[in-house]
Order: sequence, then structure tokens, then C-alpha cells
Amino acid sequence: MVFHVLTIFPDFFRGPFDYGVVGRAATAGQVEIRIHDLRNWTFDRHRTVDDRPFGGGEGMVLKPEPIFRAVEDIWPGRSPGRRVILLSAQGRLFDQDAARRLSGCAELLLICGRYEGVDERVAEHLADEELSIGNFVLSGGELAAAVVIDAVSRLLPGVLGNARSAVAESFAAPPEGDPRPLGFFDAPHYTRPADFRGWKVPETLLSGNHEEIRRWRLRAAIDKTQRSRPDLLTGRAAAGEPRA
Ligand code: 9D3
Repeated sequence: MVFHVLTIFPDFFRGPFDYGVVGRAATAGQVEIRIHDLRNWTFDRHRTVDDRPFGGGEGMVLKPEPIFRAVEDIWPGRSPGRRVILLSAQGRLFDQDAARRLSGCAELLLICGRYEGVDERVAEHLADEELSIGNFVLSGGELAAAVVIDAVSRLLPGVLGNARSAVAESFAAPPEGDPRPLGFFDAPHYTRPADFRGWKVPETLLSGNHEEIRRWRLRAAIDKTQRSRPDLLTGRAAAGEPRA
């Protein structure tokens, strides 16, 4: 899969993709990440990418012309496997379903917003979709683009490579169409030492009794989800009723 990133801060992306799963996938040629400097599509002396908002107000807005020129230059032709995505605080929430859906594309072009925002005609007439990565304010779309690239890359065939990760993934995956994130059924993990500063690893995990371990993990995962993400639990658990 090819990821294109359109940004006014190309140097921002020196680093985040050199490590871990995405770095390895890039080295192996399974993903290609091409960073494009938006200013390359400006023709004035000051390489202007922004302007003041019509109607007044604080801050500056990214102009439409350089963004349209860039996208039309990077992709002279569009196709269903090529999706243009505008990262903005006003977008639909990016989640695991969106990551799965995007992982089926051949190429993605991620437009990073900056300043107070992007001229709305980019969202209306250029981007296929507008995505936000969460209900918090970032200062631009660059970190969001890195998040999307990470989440999508690791879903590509062959990228997780190691069979153990793929197995863990399938266990953790909620049923198709279930909106709960993958972490839901993940039980707490422990490794050596069995006693660290007096904090002991739960006895059951040391027992070697796999049936008992399986039940402990299920219960621990539910308990932890109840504590940290009660919104994810439905039915009896969500109502705070005791569980069987
Ligand atoms: C209320 C006026 N502005 C906030 C001070 C709105 C606003 C403009 C521009 C908020 C954020 C931004 C820049 N953010 C992004 O470009 C962005 C973003 C985000 O802020 N949160 C979550 N996901 C994303 S993706 C891109």
C-alpha cells in the first residue's frame, strides 16, 4: 500500500515511520510512505499556503489552490482504490472499522490540516472523507496522519509477519460489526519476575492450569474494561449487575 502525506511540515515525518511494525513494513516494501511538501504547489514568492478567513475571525485558513493542485498532480487520475482523506478536528471519528476499511485500498492520500482549518471546499469537493482521531484538540493533522498510517499498516497482509501476533489478533477481535475496540478482551499481561518489589503475579497465571488461566483472563479483562471503559460494556455488566 502507498501512503501519500500532504503537509506544510514534511520534516515532521522524519522518524515516526523508521521504527517498529511500520518501519519494518516500509523496509520490506510492503508499505511505501511518500511525504509531499504543500509549498511545492505554491507559485508566489512567499510560497503562501494560508490566508485570512472570509467573514472575519481568529487565525488563518489553508488555501484551496495549492491543495487541489497537489492532489491532482500526485494523482492525475482517481480510482476507487485511491482515497483522499482530510484529517481535521471536524471529521468523522477514525476507529478500528475505518482502519480495516482503509486497509483494503491501494493508495491513501492524507491531507494534514493546520492553523484554524482548511478551506471547506477541500472537504466538499476534493476529499473522499474527513477524519478526526479523537475528541481533543491537536494543532494540526500531522500526528493524526501518523496514527492512521500506523493503524492501517499493521492490518495489511504480511505486515505483522509473525504468526503469534496474528493469532493474538484473531482472539482479541470482537465479532464482525461489533464496535468495541480490539483491546476489550485483552487481559492484563505479566512477565518475569514473578515478584517485583513485593507485587506478585496472580497465582493462577503460574499454575499451568490452562483452563483456569483462560477463565481468569476472561474475568480480568472484563473487570479491567469495567474500570477503564465502562462505556464499552453492554447488558448486565453495563448495568452494574453482578456477573455470574
Ligand atoms: C474551536 C476552534 N479551533 C480550536 C482551537 C478548531 C480547531 C482548528 C484546527 C481545532 C483543531 C485544529 C487542528 N486539528 C487538526 O487538524 C486535526 C485534529 C484534531 O484537532 N483532533 C483530532 N483529530 C484531528 S485530525 C486533524
